[in-house]
Amino acid sequence: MKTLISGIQPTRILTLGNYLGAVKNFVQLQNESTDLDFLIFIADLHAITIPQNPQELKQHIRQLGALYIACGLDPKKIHLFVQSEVKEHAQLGWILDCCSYIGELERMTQFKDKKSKNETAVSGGLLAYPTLMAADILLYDTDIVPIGLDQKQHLELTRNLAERFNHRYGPIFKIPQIYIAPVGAKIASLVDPTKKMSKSDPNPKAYISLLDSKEEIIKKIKSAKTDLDGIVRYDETEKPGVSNLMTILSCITHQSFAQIEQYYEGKGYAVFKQDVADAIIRELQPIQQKYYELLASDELDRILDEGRDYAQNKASQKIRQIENALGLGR
Ligand code: ATP
Ligand code: LTN
Repeated sequence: MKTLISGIQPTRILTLGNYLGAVKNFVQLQNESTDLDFLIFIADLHAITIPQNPQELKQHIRQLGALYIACGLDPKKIHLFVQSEVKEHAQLGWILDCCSYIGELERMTQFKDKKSKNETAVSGGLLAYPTLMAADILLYDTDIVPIGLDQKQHLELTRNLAERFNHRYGPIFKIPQIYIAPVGAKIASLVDPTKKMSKSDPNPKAYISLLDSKEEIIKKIKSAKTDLDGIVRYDETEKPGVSNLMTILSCITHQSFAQIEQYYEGKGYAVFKQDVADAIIRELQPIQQKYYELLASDELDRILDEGRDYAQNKASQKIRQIENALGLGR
């Protein structure tokens, strides 16, 4: 049996980028194999690396839980839990902090990006973010971590930390493999297609939220930045905006880029954009319906309680092994 783990931060509602790059792949993996121990969590400890409004954070945690399930994650096949409810994540995070070097943490692209946006208030947590992520993974003897391309560097650091720890204290950690889906790993911003679509983008036109209305989706796709030649052709460098919309369409409808190019030959961007918007609406409608049902029921809490207990049991066994290896406690 293979163990898989992945998490998403509860900072606002998921975007189409999170869905196509992460959650849709989790669902596919869950459905492809019966022999998986699949843990999915809500990374609330990661979210507080940037100050959050406490009431909103609590709401976002529940909303993310409901969205995961509405997107097709099946609580009979996966274990869903809230990161901060399993205290061992923070404990192992500290231990791995002590195993990491400031230089390697400062080299992380995500840290450099967030630091450049937030020059005056960069928390120590933002620097230590990848060691907490490594803890999330190493705590469960994980085999495979499905993530978007932007997280690859953090996974490489996780592997290095595990190897360093094992070298110092003995073979405690399994070295995890990274899984990046072939398409959809990088959905770009609708306003600036050279940047990734991000749920914390201050401009809501840059992303499609999974809860956007039909009208909002049409409006955002129609105003998505493209170019002037009117030709639907995949070319990431010359035509990043059109290529991004083609990626979105391809992820949803499973058409190849060649099929999309052929179909829209001579049709122009208006027809193409309308079809992209329609495909997104068709994909999101059932998700939105399920989401609102779940949020109003107590099923969500039962699922999160079960997930917490399951994760807690595994994590407490592992942390004892780690403490012993380090010589902590009496
Ligand atoms: P934030 O803006 O709050 O930093 P985010 O939208 O970048 O968040 P994360 O919570 O960091 O999202 O990521 C959750 C998952 O979604 C990760 O596996 C990440 O790789 C994936 N992901 C995020 N943005 C995209 C994107 N634009 N395209 C594809 N996958 C993405
Ligand atoms: N850093 C990830 C979220 C995350 C994660 C993890 C993903 C936190 N811990 C462990 C996979 C495994 C992000 O997507 N921003």
